[in-house]
Amino acid sequence: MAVYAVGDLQGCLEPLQCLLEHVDFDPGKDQLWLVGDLVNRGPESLETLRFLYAMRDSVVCVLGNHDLHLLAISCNIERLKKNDTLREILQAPDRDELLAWLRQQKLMHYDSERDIALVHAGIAPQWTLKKALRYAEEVESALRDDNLYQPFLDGMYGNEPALWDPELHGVTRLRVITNYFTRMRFCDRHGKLDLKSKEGIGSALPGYAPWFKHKDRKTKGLKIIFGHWAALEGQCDEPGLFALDTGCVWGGAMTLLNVDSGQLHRCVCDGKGLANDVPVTLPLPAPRGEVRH
Ligand SMILES: [Mn+2]
Repeated sequence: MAVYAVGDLQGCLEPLQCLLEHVDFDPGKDQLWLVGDLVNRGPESLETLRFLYAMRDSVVCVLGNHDLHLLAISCNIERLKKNDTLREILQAPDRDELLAWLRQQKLMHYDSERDIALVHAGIAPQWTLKKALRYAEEVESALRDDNLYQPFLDGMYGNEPALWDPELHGVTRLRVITNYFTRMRFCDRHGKLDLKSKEGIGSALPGYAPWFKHKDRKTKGLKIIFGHWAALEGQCDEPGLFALDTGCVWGGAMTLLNVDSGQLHRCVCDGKGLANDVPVTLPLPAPRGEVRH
């Protein structure tokens, strides 16, 4: 059995299929880990969801901000925004089945045998592995709970409070946990989030740094696979960390990692389809277009 992890799909099905074919992926015996943001912005969000749902027994998935946004829209809590490409899912005859599956997914996956965590954006530097798993579980149970599902989605939007406090409660607590797991890029030395800066490492505000650069980060030594941050272009020199979002939907590439061998496969795409076959040598082309996460 081989385990592969793939970066943000955002509705780019063709490059995903190209990569799976390239590594001879067998859903009967291999596993595919997804860093989240399965849908939105790209050309085939509905088909991507259907493709993953059909092989759901071989898929391990954590949710990204775009996936949660889709769930909120599907409950009429949020409206479709100008750049959203989610309407085809909302109008699909099988939407309920697909969305019910999405709703069951986690914010964090931990493989104890490999000592690897899978998250969309990252793990708050002030959290230990144990705490991170516990906090992720709080949100995951709210998503599965019919009484908490809509209040959670309704309270999920917003950048404040920017700093985790274990005393937080209710939907505010769930919002802050969700922001760390699904939207984080930069934070200060206390772990306070800056959710506005979205470019590369150089765009940090004074006093802020990428979450993984904090010298007191409590998950140092743990291997972490994450996505979300296309402007990193897959570059993360922190030992054991794998940044898999290489901006496929922005004209960059889709990255597939063999979790056990560390081998990377890349497929360049232009957002509308394939421009190249795998593998692609570094450096990657700079993502085109504005990154709006
Ligand atoms: Mn994201």
